[in-house]
Order: sequence, then structure tokens, then C-alpha cells
Amino acid sequence: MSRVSYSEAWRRVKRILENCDLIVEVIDAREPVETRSIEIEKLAENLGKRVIIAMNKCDLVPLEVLKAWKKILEKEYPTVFLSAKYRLGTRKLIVYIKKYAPSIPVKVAIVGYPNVGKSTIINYLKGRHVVETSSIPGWTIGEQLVRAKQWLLVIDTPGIVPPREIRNEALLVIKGAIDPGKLEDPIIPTLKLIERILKYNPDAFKERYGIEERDPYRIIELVGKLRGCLLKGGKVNLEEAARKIIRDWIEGKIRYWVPPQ
Ligand SMILES: Nc1nc2c(ncn2[C@@H]2O[C@H](COP(=O)(O)OP(=O)(O)OP(=O)(O)O)[C@@H](O)[C@H]2O)c(=O)[nH]1
Ligand SMILES: [Mg+2]
Repeated sequence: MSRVSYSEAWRRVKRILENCDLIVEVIDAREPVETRSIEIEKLAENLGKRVIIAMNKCDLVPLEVLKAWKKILEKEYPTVFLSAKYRLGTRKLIVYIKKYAPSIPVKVAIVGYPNVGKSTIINYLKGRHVVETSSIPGWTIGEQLVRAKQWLLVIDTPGIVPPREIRNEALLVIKGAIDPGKLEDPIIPTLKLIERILKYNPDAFKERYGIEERDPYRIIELVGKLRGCLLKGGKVNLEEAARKIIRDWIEGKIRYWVPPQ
């Protein structure tokens, strides 16, 4: 579980969506489909509010892949790609906010799954550090209203997970939406994550850890050995090694992205 329960986070975000003028849905450019929130989009539609999709963390994905995704997503919503961390493509987001705002000044809700970079985007829009960010998913608990510009109010929100996914830890790991420190049994979700990473980048573990191995279980063992995740007696602490792999993926240290089919 995150520091705020998923159902409470969802309730808060719902209220914010009801009270804003425009919605920026932030997704992770590495996993655009998995980190899109259909629930948010449906609610926005019911409320008659416009949505802009912001594909963040674009520094981790090649340009041609980003362009291909943008083309697909734009069939449904105006889409920008950016790297809030490295301040790439961020001007385009401001241009789109201005373009799609029903009126100016505008109140924009920044929403999405945990850890996609909502708070980092807020800080970028403000031009300095005003909200807390963290590599631990589920960091932001409460909403925070920030006057980013004279004409632009932005609301930071807690990351949300739809109720039907709350118990699917393997899926949440793939979405980067759960704190690996909170997983009771990280092994099975990590095996699934490794399978997915290898599917899209067979060399990912070689690039990160120098491991040629392709068997997911052996990969956890080898990462544990290499990184000194050991139990008394010298056996590998598989849980610790698995958490390490999840953290590395969340932080973009294991390279993979999903191209459009
Ligand atoms: N590589 C990369 N990392 C980013 C980018 N934007 C944010 N991050 C990192 O992603 C992590 C999560 O960022 P936050 O802004 O805290 O994410 P959030 O969506 O507010 O997360 P919650 O509050 O947990 O819902 C942090 O470690 C950021 O430094 C980006 O454009 N590129
Ligand atoms: Mg946040």
C-alpha cells in the first residue's frame, strides 16, 4: 500500500477533477498504454472536461518511438511528450494548456498513476521546487494548488490506481506504481517484470549489470550476488535483489520501452 490508501486517493482526485477547468493526464513514455488511466478519461468525459496527455520521461525513449506514440494517442487526445526532469519539450505543454483551456486564467489538474512525474511537472511549470518529488511511488498524499503563472493554476494530486488493479501487484510493478519496499512478496512480480523487460530489450540486463543470463529467476540470483544482497551464510537474499531490480526499473536504470504495435 502507498502512504495514502488507493481508494482515498481516488476520492480526492475525483473531487479535483470536478473542480478544475482542464486535465493533464501524465503517462510514462516507456509504458504509454499501461500507465494510461481509462478511469480518469471516462470521468473527464462524463464531466465534459478536456484532457491533454503528457507523455513524461521521454529522455528514456527514442524520438521515433515517441513520435509514433504521439500520432496514435492524438487520435483521441491532444498529446505532448516531454521530460520534466531534464526540461525537454516542456514549452509545448504550456502551449497546449493555453490552446485547450476553456478560458484564461485556467485551473489545471495534473493527474495520473503514481510516479509518472506529476509533481516534477508542477515544479517545472512553476520554475522552482515547490512540491515534493520522490522515486518512491505514492509520494504525494494531498492535493496542492500552485500558482505557476499569472494565468495558470495547477493542482498536484496523489497518484491513483483504479480499484480493479489494487490487488494485482505484478501489474502495479510493471506500471512502476507501487513502492517495492511495501511488497510482501516481490519475487513473482519481479519475475513478470523481467519477462516483460526481456521481451522488449533482450540486452537490458547485460547493459545494466553485465549479465548475459536470460532466465528470470537466475537473473534475480545473479543481481543479488553482484550487488551483495546476501543472507547470513552467503545465500542470496532474493527478496532484496528483486526489490533492487524494481527500483532500478522505476529509476530508468534498466532500459526498455514499449513500441506501438
Ligand atoms: N528520467 C526521468 N525521470 C523523471 C522525469 N520526471 C520525473 N522523473 C522522476 O520520477 C520520479 C517520480 O517523480 P514525481 O514527480 O515525484 O512523480 P509523481 O507522479 O508526482 O509521483 P506520486 O506523487 O508518487 O504520484 C522522481 O524520481 C523523478 O525525479 C523525467 O522526465 N525523466
Ligand atoms: Mg507527486
